[in-house]
Amino acid sequence: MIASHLLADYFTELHHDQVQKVDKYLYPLCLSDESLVDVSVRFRREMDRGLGRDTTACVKMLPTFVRSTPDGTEKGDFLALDLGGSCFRVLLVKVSSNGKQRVEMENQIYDIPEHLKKGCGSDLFDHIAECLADFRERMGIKEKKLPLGFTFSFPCQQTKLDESYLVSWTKGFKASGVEGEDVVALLRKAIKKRGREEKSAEKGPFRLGAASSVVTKDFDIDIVAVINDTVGAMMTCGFDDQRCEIGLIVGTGTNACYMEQMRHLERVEGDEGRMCVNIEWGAFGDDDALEDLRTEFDRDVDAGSLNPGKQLFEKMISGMYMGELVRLILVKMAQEGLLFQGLTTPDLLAPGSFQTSFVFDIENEKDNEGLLSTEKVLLGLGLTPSAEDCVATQRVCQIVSTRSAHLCSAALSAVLRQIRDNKAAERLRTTVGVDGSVYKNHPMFARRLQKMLRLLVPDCDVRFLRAEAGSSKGAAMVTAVAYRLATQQAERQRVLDSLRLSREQLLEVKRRMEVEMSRGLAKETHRDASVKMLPTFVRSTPDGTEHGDFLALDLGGTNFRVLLVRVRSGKQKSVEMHNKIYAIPQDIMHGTGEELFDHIVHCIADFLEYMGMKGTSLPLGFTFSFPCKQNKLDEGVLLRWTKGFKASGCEGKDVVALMKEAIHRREEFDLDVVAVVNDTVGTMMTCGYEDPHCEVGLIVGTGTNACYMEEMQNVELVEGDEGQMCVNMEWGAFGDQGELDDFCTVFDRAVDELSTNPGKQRYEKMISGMYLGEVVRNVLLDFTSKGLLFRGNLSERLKSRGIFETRFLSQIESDRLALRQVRSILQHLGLTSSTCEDSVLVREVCGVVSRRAAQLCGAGLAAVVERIRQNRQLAQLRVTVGVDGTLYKLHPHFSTIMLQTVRDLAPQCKVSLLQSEDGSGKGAALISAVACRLRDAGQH
Ligand code: 0WK
Ligand code: 0WK
Ligand code: BGC
Ligand code: BGC
Repeated sequence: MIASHLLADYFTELHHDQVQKVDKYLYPLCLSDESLVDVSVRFRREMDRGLGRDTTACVKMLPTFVRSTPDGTEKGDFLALDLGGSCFRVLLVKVSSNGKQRVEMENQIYDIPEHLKKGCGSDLFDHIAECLADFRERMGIKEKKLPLGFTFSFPCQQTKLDESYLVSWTKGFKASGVEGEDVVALLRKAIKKRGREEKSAEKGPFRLGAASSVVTKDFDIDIVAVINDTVGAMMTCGFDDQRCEIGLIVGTGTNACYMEQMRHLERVEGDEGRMCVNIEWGAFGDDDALEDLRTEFDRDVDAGSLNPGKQLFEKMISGMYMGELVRLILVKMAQEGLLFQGLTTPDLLAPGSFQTSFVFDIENEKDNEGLLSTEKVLLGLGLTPSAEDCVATQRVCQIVSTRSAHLCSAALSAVLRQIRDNKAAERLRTTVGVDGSVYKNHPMFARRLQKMLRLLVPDCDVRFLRAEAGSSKGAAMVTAVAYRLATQQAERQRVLDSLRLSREQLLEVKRRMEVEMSRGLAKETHRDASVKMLPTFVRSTPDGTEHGDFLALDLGGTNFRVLLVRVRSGKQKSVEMHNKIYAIPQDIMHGTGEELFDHIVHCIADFLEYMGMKGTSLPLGFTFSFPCKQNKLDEGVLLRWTKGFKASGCEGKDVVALMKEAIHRREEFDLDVVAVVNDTVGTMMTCGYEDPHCEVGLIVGTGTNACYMEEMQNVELVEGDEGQMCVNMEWGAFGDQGELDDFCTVFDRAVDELSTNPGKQRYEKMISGMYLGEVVRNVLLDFTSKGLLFRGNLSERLKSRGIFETRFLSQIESDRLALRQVRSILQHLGLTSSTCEDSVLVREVCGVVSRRAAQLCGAGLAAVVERIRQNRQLAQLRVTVGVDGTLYKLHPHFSTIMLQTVRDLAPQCKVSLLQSEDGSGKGAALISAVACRLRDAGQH
């Protein structure tokens, strides 16, 4: 035993020599600042590769689906499992937030026997399930159904927070049948199996978020999140320091994570906000990137490990290998006579005999405790160490652990630079949450790491916060956030499900539309029918003989147009059009009928002037896109206004007469109004001019409606059974007698109640452009009031009617639009506090609302084409539908979804959609041309 009094003076000399001897011998392990800078640069390059789509990258940069650090709103009781560190723990974490958030934790450590670590995977997970059951028993929480956060500290490819595929085992684990598997599914299976073995009867599944609920007679668990221990450490420290955006573990293994910008995560959709990335830096160098730095000892450690060639960076740093590195060096130095008089012992030669905790004790600088521990350790290995041996051994430990700390700081400095550059910050101020037995228990490790870090990144102020409570508090935070998000998502989907229609429901809508069509056509039921099936006195589609110049008016859509249409027949068959768009101011739409028609005539006068045709009198075709009862082509009695129009003194009146009175009042020119047509009819005719199969007209614009060629014998309101007549369905009113009540949601009712015509046009209000934005706005209001959107901030803007115009839907749903553009639309709407998640949700709401509109429209159209097919007793009907309207034209998916629905619900009809490029004014002119030809031929 070395007499302590001799130590002091004898040592200084001896100490210096031994240090020199070891430093010289272990020169390759003493990394210069330059080579550490170089390691940092190499590592940064590896990070970029890992973030990209290069699957061969060693540093995997694995997305964790943790998108935010704790925000203080987390609360509840959670179970947590902590597997992968030096001990396996099961925990109960209680997070309360009455004012100041508080976290209480109870835990139980369980052993993971070696044979389970290296045995069969299902045995390992059975053991975990067993420990979980035991813990719940002890805690007396058997009956409680608690969400669980699973800290699984191995490299995992995650697709979402509660699904995680093990890439490869590390740290002495090698259980079979787990690599490549979803560890959540394996745990679920083990819990289920355990339950079945124990109890026969099973209760039905309970649905929270995705199928993460496992129900057995024994116990009920929601595995809500699986995280890496680095993420747990970051979240645990983030609870106390909101600046914490890096997690570091230097324990059995080593690894780090940090909050990365979504736009850099090429393998995850979306580029807004941040997501935590599990770096898995242990694998740095697995592609020989560190060969020039690895020493023979590193190669020996690797060769003796369970996973040779893997985790090479980890094997130069972490606690599982540090002791072994020291042992191999001591053995080599002994064999080369540099230590222990060249003697070795079986213990010293035994792999794993030099525990890493020995290094901690040996490097203890308090007084000479370190050297005393060294002697104790070497004696424990059966050696008879000299004082020199002890000093040299201590120096070996110092060199090995210093390299470990410095390599850590080199990699960490690359992470810090990445974050600083992401923030484009001059100086970065941040916090690292750190855990692990090496960082916590090695007397010098933390200091050495931080000292080297300050050297490598002098422009970063880094605070290190030890995760005193381990990673499970963090796991509970992630679980709490996930649970909150899952609960919120379940509520969102529950609400959105009310706007999702099944095929059976759409078939039912089609069936009810067919019933209403028959009731509208039949004399005795017409009056009470919702869908009025109004005769239009248009008996044929164009046949190419139309000819002449016509004026046309197009009122009722987004724009009011006055047109001059020159129709030429025969060889020069063509239609030439000139038009001018005029506004219909709100006060005119809501004023008196006189003012409205005077305004219309004023526009005509302006147009004639503009066209240099002042005083010219031409036949006029009037597209008047509102429900009108017609007894002949040039007469249309307005049944009621729609689409926000409510000019007085018009409903019940013949709009052609109102027009003539206005022309008369102006005493400037005279017009020959030969036809008043609905825009659906105009559209059918316009398209019919190109495609003779076009026998249906459809408008999906401000309003919605359809017309089609019906057999005269079915048009009971009009005499005659020969031939066909175009029927203006006015399907917008479908549902006005309650036919759609079971499909109407609270949002539809809100839109209807606030509209200018409550109780009317119910089908239109679920489909057309004037209302879709409002349906969406009401859903967003509901979500916000429930705290499911915009963090519950109900902005004044969101409360104002009509701000969410339907064109925003078309923009927001366009595939070309990135989420950030959705965000800018929201900002434009004054919803400045929206997050990336908000944008995703708003886009989802728009998609659900417009999809329902397109499907409802498709169900209505299926009823129409099916009727035409049955009218003609055809096995297969080929028909073209002429379509117009802003929503149909601008919405990226409406037409596709509508056509899919028609084809699905009317499989015996080959329907093609022909978009009208020229509007219905051309159609009105063609109808006027036919009317004039018939009139001139004395036929009516
Ligand atoms: C304690 C954490 C655990 C982590 C461990 C790492 O709760 O999740 O895996 O630290 O340190 P080790 O136990 O491997 O030294
Ligand atoms: C253009 C037609 C017009 C019709 C309009 C409907 O020329 O007759 O009313 O489409 O679409 P909206 O302008 O309402 O979107
Ligand atoms: C694992 C990491 C883990 C680290 C620290 C490594 O071996 O691959 O997932 O974070 O050890 O426990
Ligand atoms: C009107 C229809 C018109 C449709 C499309 C509805 O509000 O009632 O007459 O065809 O809008 O513009």
